[in-house]
Amino acid sequence: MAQQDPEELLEMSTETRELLEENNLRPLWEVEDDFGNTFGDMEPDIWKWEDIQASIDGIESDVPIADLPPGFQRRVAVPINTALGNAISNTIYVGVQTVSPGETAPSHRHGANALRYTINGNEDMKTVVAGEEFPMEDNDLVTTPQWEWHDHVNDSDETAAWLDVLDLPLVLDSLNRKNVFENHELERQPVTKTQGYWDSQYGRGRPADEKSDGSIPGPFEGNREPTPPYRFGWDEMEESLRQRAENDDPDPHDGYSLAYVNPATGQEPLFPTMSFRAQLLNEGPTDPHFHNAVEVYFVIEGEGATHVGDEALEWSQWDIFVVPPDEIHHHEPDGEAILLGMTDRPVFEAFNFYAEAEPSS
Ligand code: GTQ
Repeated sequence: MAQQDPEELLEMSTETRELLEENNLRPLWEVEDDFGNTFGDMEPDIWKWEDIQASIDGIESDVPIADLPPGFQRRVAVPINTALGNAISNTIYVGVQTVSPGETAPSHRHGANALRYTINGNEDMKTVVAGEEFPMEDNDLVTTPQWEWHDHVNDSDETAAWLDVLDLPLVLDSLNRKNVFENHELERQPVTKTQGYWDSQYGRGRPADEKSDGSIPGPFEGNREPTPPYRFGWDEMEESLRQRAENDDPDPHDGYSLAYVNPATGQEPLFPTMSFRAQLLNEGPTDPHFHNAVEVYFVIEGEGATHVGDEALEWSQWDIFVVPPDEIHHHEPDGEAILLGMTDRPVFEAFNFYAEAEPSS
C-alpha cells in the first residue's frame, strides 16, 4: 500500500496517540497494510544488466572486500523496490555480488537460505560450502543451505559475478532472526571434503546405512527435509529443458518449466521458503494469470517482455525483474528465451494461503 495520506488517518485524541506511541504501539488500521516490513505497494520493476554492471564495476574499484565493515562482508549491488526501501520484495532478496581476482569473501553462516546463480564464472572461482569447494562456472546454480559455512574464493585472474538469492527479508526481518549469524574464526573454512562429495550422495545410489533423520543444521527445528549443499550444472539442466520442449506440451503460463528440486526429496521446493525454475519460452506469448506469491526473474538468455498490469518490462540477458503479488502478467519472448523464475510460493503453500487465477475476460 502507498504511504497513507495523513488526512485519511482516523482521528484519535492526542492523548491516545501519545499513549500508544509511548508504549511502542500503533493502531491496527494504520499498520495493517505494512505487515512483513512492507512500507508501500510493490511496483513491477526491472533492473537492466548494463546498469547493474556499471554499478558493480564502480563498487568493485572503490571498495575492496577486506575494507567492508563487520556484517555480511559481501560486495553486492542490491535491487531495491522503491515501495519497500530495502529489497526487491518482502520475502525474497536478490543481489549481484563480485569477487576480484585473489579476493576472498570471508566465511560465515546464517539462518537465511542462499543460492548463487553464476553470471561471470570459471572453474577457479569457488564457493566453499560445508567443507567442499564448488566451482562456479557460467549458469551453475549452487545452494548454500541455512547455517552451513560458506566463503567465496576467487583463484582465477578474472572478476567473478553472480546473482545471490536469499530469504533475508522473510527470515531476518519478518521473523526477526537478525541474530542468527556467525563469522568463522578463519577467513577460509577448511576444505574437508573431496570435490563432488555432496553431489555423489544424492544420486541414484544413496548411503544404505543411514537414512536422513530430517535433522536441520544449526539451532533450528522443523518438518521439512533439509536442502543439501548442491551444484546444479547448467549443461544437465539445459538438456532436460530441451528434451522437454522436444517431447512435451508447454505450461500455458510458464512455458517449458523445470523445477530445481531438493535433491533429498526429488521434489520442489528447493528451499522451504523459495522455489526456483528454469523456464524455456519459445511458443509465443503465455496466457495471463495472477497469484498471491511474488515472482522474481533473472534472464538467463534471450529477449522479450513481461506484461504486468499496464506495464511492459522489456528484458534482455541478465536483467532482473519483479512481478508483484496479485498482478495480472504474461510473458512475450522475442523468439526463444530462458528465464530463471524464483518465488516465495512455498511459504504461502505451507499455510494454505496460495491462490492463483486467470483474469475473467
Ligand atoms: O554471499 O553469503 O548478497 O551472506 C547477502 C548476504 C550474499 C553471502 C548476500 C550474504 C551473502
